[in-house]
Amino acid sequence: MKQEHIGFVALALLVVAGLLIAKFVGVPSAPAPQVANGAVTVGEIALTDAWIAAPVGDQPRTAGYITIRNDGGTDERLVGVSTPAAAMSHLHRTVVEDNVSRMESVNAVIIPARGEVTFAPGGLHLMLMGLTEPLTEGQTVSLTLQFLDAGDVTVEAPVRSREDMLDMH
Ligand SMILES: [Cu+2]
Repeated sequence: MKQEHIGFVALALLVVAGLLIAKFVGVPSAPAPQVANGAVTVGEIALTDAWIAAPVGDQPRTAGYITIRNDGGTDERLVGVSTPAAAMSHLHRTVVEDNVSRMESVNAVIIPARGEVTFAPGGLHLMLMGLTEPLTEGQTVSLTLQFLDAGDVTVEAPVRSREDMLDMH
């Protein structure tokens, strides 16, 4: 009777050990990027606080904003942006000269090694032109940022009202 009991315990331990080994050895799952609303991390590039300003009235263009962090040891270059929500998307910068605000195209934005760059109203922004649909608050838009070394990184950006930023003008 006692030997049977020991045998049972040994068997149970073997089963538990087997399950643990299966759990830790198991089939390695592909390194899926962590996707959240307005944020994504792929390799050394972390995108956060992505959002699209709801277009004013029926204007066919609007702007997107984002923070890009480079956790790598070498500078990265953002060279483009695209989205199915717009026919054309460009990297833009708002500059003020003689109290006149205007926008200019930017070919590339350097994201310094272990540094970050913020695209925000009044400065760098993602210009979306030829909107393919009316964007309304609460919608989500896929933004694909094109990096020279890291390649394409896509983030889901919520559409937000511009009302929050009216006082910034
Ligand atoms: Cu612009």
